[in-house]
Amino acid sequence: MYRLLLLSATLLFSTSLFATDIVVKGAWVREAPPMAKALGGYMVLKNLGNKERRLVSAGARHFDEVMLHRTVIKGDMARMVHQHEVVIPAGGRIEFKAGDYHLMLMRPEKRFVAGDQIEVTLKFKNGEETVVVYKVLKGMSMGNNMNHNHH
Ligand SMILES: [Cu+2]
Repeated sequence: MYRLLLLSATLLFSTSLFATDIVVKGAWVREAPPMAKALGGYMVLKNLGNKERRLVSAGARHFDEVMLHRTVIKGDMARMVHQHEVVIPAGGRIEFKAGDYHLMLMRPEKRFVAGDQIEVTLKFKNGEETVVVYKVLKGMSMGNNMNHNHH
C-alpha cells in the first residue's frame, strides 16, 4: 500500500513537471464521401498558461499534409483562407468548428469512416508538439453545411 501511494505521488509530480499549458478537447474529424480530397478537423484549444501560444502547423500519417484553415464569409461567399498561425491567447480558448477555424487534412491515402481514429500532431511556435487523437464522426447537419469537397 505504501509503495503504491509513493508511486502515484511520483507520477503526479512528473506529470505536472512536463505538463503543457495547452489542452485540446472534443477533437473530431468529419466523415467524408469515399473520393473526398480533404477532411475537416475540429476541436477546442485551451491555453491554461500565462503566455499566448501559436499553433503553426500540423501533420498526420496517411495524409499528404494538414493545413490550418479559416472559413471567411464575405457577402454570400464562404471561402477558406490558409492560416500561417493561430494564436491562442493566454488563458483563452480558440474553437475549431464548421464555418470558422478548422484543420484541413489533405488527400487521405485511404477512406476514414465513423469510429476510426486519426492521430494529428499539433506544432507550436515555441517548439512544443502534442499528439491529439481525433475521432471520426458523421457530420451533424447544421444548416451551415460547409463541405470541403471542392478542394
Ligand atoms: Cu478548409
